[in-house]
Amino acid sequence: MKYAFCSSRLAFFAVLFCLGSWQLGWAEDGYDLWLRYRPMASPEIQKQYRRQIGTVFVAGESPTLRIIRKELVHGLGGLLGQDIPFLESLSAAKASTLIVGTLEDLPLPKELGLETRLRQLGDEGFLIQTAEVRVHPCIIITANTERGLLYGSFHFLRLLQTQQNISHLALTSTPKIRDRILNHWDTLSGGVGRGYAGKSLWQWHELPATVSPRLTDYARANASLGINGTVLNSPNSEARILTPEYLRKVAALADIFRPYGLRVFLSVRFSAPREIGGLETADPFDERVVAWWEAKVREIYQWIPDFGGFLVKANSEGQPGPQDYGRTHADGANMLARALAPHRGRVMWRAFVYGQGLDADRAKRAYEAFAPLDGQFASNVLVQVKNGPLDFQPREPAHPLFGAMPNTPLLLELQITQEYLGHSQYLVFLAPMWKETLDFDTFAHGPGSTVAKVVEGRLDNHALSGIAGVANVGSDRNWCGHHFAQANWYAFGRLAWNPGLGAQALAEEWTRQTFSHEPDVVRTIVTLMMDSWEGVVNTMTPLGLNVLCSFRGHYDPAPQARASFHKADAAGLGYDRSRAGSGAVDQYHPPQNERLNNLATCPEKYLLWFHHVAWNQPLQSGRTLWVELCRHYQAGAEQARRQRQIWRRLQGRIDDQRFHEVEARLEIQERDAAAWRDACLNYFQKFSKRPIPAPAAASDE
Ligand code: GCW
Repeated sequence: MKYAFCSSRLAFFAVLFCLGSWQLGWAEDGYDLWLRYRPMASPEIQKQYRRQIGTVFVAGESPTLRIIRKELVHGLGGLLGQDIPFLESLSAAKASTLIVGTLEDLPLPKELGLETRLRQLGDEGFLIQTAEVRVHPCIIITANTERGLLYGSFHFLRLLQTQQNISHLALTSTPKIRDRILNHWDTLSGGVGRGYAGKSLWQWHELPATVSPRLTDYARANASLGINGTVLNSPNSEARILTPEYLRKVAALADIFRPYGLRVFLSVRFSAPREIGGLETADPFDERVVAWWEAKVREIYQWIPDFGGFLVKANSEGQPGPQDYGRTHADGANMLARALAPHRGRVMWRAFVYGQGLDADRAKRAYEAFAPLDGQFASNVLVQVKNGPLDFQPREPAHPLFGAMPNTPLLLELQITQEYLGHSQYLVFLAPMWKETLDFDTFAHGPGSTVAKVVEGRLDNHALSGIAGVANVGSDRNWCGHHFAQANWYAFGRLAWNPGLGAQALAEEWTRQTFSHEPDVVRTIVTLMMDSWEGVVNTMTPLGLNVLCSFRGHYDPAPQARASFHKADAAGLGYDRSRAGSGAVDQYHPPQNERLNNLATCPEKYLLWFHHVAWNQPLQSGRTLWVELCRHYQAGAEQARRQRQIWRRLQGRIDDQRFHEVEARLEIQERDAAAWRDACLNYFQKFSKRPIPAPAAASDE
């Protein structure tokens, strides 16, 4: 009796404890990304959704359809807080059935007119429509392919996750860019170049016998965003990846990824025929080299029938390439492209070259090397161009190659991993930066010739189009190191599907899926995210400065080691790329070149990128360059401090684990921002010889 009393009391306290920890400090480790499917915050909305989705019918049977079913079971069950019955056949459909299938598998009434609408949706688009089926109001998700259904199902779940009204749905969506690819900079020894979230996800030593279940989750996360390709290895490629031993491993990964619509690509080393092919040359004009690549490509397609193609970094940063044999980039790319063409594979040839022998201004070199080759590339080659002319700086003007190669599809390379933006230590939401590039007007065919249009292939009517993001994922439990770095993977995928989406809207939908629906929490997190990039630009490289970081790691401030980039002297600061200087401005079309060339019209955010400006030059605010520079660095440090205070308000309103993990990194960011301010201002002061003004009071701002 006594014992029973004790144990029931214990049980009572245990329940109380669990309830308490659920309410005050539940833990989430971030593994679930934006696919958490936690029950709706608003019971009314949940009730309404339950009325609108009573049963589910998924037509057909295949690995992809199984994935769709599983996702809907998991997603609807989680969000609606109850299991939703799945029907065996369409004839069992009652009111409020969610119907998923291609028209081939779904005998739907002709009057719905779905066929005509599907014709415009290609092989990845989808349609979600409220309609009467057998007199019952239903929601139909249909597409021309199973891949379209997969994307449509994830989209539908996202509507619920973001608590959208699903009463009268009539939406279609097709990707604006064809190849939407992650670039992994992973090595065969298991490391990740510029990776800040642990080791490579590919456990090469275990493959093909053991494939980690985590890789399925990786593919699923990509599919939820519409990412449809992955380059597995670094462009500083090891020839070994092309040996049968490794191709077998690559094939095992491709098998896992295929039903998620994710195609595998490989980075290849141009000298592979010499290193693993027994030839003494890799000259693209040598018949034996051509034959070696053709045979190698055939072998790859035997292993991986839907293989995507090659990414190549050639004659760049010590990598071998066609120029080693006196051939051009186009000669090299076309030789590989010819080998891939019969299998419908493509070559993504990187334009990231800045070797000596070209212009004294490094920012001009890629343009000089590639613009003259326009029109010389085979039809299955895309030239892959980084967002800016230097190298993934906190802020760069758009690369002038966009708009300069109308006859070549240009694939935009963005960097999701934060090589120059505080690694995975800093909270930086990158969508606003990417939007600045996408919205940049090249004026190639007059006003409105944005980078987005070039990349989508719309400006010059290209059949191929592509966008790549250098991945920020690794073996860390939360995938990306910083919980907020997940938002950059998310935003990359969503923008790759539709570059027209807004950064703020992406921040909001990510926050709702990842953290909370509570309006004040959403507002706080979205504001933090939206201010974060400008904050880090202020911290490190305001007013168009660039590459002020240390050589090793690209993390700490080291302006003293970067004189060739900032050109500080007694007269002023900045790199003169005006017509009077390196002339880089003229790599842009008029009137963009005029605007950038003129000190008065050059946007202040790019000022020191294009101009060497006197310390006492008044800027837009009326304050001198020196005072304005100080203000920016001070604002960067102040923002990092404020950011942490704002975050603290969320304690207890989001889960404890993620709260504390983010908080710990915000502390690092705050400390670092002050260090950047001091290092840069003390250093530049040696040239300006002016006093550092007291930080502006909050009321001055
Ligand atoms: O940003 C630089 C990186 C290198 C990288 C290179 C590139 C893959 O520091 O690590 O190498 O760019 O893009 O090729």
